Amino acid sequence: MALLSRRDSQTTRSGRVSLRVVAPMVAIAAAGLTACSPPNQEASDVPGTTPAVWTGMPAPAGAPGSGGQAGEGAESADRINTVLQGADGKAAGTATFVSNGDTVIVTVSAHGLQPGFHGLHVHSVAKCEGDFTSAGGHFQAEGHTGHPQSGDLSSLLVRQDGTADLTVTTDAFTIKDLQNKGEGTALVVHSGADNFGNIPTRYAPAPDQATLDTGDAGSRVACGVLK
Ligand SMILES: [Cu+2]
Repeated sequence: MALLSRRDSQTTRSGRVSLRVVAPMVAIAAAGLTACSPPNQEASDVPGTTPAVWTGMPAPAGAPGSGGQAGEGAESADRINTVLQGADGKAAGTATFVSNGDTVIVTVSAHGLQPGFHGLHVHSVAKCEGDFTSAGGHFQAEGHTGHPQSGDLSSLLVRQDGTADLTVTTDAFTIKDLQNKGEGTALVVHSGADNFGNIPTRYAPAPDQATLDTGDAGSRVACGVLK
């Protein structure tokens, strides 16, 4: 009898726990829908708010870090690897761009950076020299204009120890877009967070051109040529 009673108790607890878990998930899903509202909705004024970032999670099958080798699998035949160089000239990490169907999986692993969010973009010139302004402005795929710009990526969240790992997918460009660009391209990590043009209207009627062009993410602290 005592055992039966204990089982009943566990079942009840389990049932309650399940309900408690489901409710927040519904709330999260609702919040996610809100985030996908039309672009004329006023942007968030919460500092550090950025698009969804997938970080600290295992890489997807076939992606770098998942145990697969370069070129392994039909979907990962096209890829670009780069070594990130810090402003001090030292290696600051690696990045890999892997074609995966209609998307590109971008995987960044960095170190030696200041903790916090850092703007991360593909820039339009394959040159990482000096303060990295050599890398030009943000990359736009051929025929694409406006925002988000093709090279805009989710921000890099650097941990307290200065390291960061990020995997993000984009369909804003293909590996071929990067490979076919005459001047090449470069991946740039910035010193500060990217506001993605989210300037609340109580601060300004609209983000100005500099904000649209840069996300106000500050100077360039790491750079890797994409070839
Ligand atoms: Cu940038």
